[in-house]
Amino acid sequence: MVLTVAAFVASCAARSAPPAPPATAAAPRAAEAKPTDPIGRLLPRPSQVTLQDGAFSITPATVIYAESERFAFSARFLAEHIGLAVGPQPLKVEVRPGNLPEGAIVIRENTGTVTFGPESYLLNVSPGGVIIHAESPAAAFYAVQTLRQLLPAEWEYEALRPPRRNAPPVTIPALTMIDGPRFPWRGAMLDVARHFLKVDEVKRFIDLMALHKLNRLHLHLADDQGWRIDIRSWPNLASHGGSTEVGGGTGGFYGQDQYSDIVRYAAERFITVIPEIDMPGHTNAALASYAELNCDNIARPLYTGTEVGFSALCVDKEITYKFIDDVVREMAALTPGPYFHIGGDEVKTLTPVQYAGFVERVQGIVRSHGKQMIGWDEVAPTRLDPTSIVQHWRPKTSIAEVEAKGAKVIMSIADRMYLDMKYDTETPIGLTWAGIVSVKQSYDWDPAAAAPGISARSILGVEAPLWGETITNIRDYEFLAFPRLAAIAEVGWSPQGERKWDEFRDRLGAQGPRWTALGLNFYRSPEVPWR
Ligand code: TNX
Repeated sequence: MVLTVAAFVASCAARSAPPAPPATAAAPRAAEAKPTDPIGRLLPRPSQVTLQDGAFSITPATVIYAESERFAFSARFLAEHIGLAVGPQPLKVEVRPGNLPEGAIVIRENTGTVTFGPESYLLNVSPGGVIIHAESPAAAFYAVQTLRQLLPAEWEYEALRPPRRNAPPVTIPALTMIDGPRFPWRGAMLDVARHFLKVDEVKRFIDLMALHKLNRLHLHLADDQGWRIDIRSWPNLASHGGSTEVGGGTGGFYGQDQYSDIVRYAAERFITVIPEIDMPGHTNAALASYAELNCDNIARPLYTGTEVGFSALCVDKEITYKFIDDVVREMAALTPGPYFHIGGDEVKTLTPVQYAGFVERVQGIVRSHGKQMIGWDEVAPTRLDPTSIVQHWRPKTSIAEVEAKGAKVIMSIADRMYLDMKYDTETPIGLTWAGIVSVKQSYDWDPAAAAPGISARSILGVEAPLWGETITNIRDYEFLAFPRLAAIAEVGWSPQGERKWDEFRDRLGAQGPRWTALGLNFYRSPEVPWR
């Protein structure tokens, strides 16, 4: 039996198993959560929490058990996070099945008769131990992120976790939590085409996503200004097409091993990478690299400006589809996740018939390599497979026709979710074409009510794009992403009925010390009471 978290809680209450009172009655309501409550330290907000008396103390003798290898990464993650903060040695991690002892932190499979969603977990903290009942390895990882947020914020900075002698024990308040996401798709997009980011910078972003229980990283790998992934069958794409960026810098690209390293690092943290090669428009870097991709067989000059819509592959030439087949084949082989994003946005130089014919043919190529096609919402009018996915970005454009096609929708609506929009008129970087996107604007809405004609069953979830025209380094990326990406993480994770802006801003402010310890260059928006 699979239940929603709310139904699971109700069923627990119905069985009225002592000692926990019905969670629905005991859980603090959104408006009541105090910053000192455990809930006030959590972002995204968990589905259900019941506070109990007492606390669990982490001591040098605490052991972290993973019931199986499936949970070993999460157990080690927690041990590494605690580091030397509670004693002269790191906490011991053991991977073994069977009856696990009292007094420990235990990660185990949820073997209850009721299951409650593939990414959900039940977390029980009592003076006698911590038990995570996880539905999946991802769920265990999210439970560990929750525990991490209940531990001191300064532990995020390794130098503040020195070996301590006779330090007071660190405690976690006793509670029962049932938590799981509202949507399966909770993502962010990095535009490494306009300004390149190095592998370590992408990994840092992945770490920040993981803290907020995000699970999809969309990499915009090719655009007019740069081609950022080595394609061995078309080597000039990276070597020439990747040699510059917006503003004329030196750009860069990922070797295939480097891309695989990013994909692996993300997967360990339960984040699926979605590669995007934008086409048929936004292709100047490819058109500069190979003359034969142009209708007139003349290679274009490299481009370092920020105009959009001027470039397009020559959709009437067969070589174009050979090129796309090679690119999709190499990317599909490098990418374990089931998705390939074809872009498809802002093509101003093709007729609607040419455009639709192109998208439908490329959809077949993507399918032939075993992947599901994703496209920006310009693909909505084309003949979409029911397995294809539409990424909805234009606030005023109806995509209602998508529902009847059976295709699913990712919400990335620009006036709520574009992380490259300015926070306010004073923001030194960012664009304004979709409006000013304050933190409240990015938080205070419901994805299920955001697109007329698209009902909840068609919505996979949310993804916040961070376009890179005005962003030159990782500090800029962090500044535009945070705190708005944290707001989007909660929009994707937490029950709509539990989300209230006034309560959220307090909890967001409580993340200040943690983010500071992480060295995060976040925007201290005046909308938020930062601590
Ligand atoms: C629109 S969103 C674009 C991007 C720009 C972005 C800037 C989309 C599918 N296309 O090419 O970078 O606006 O906000």
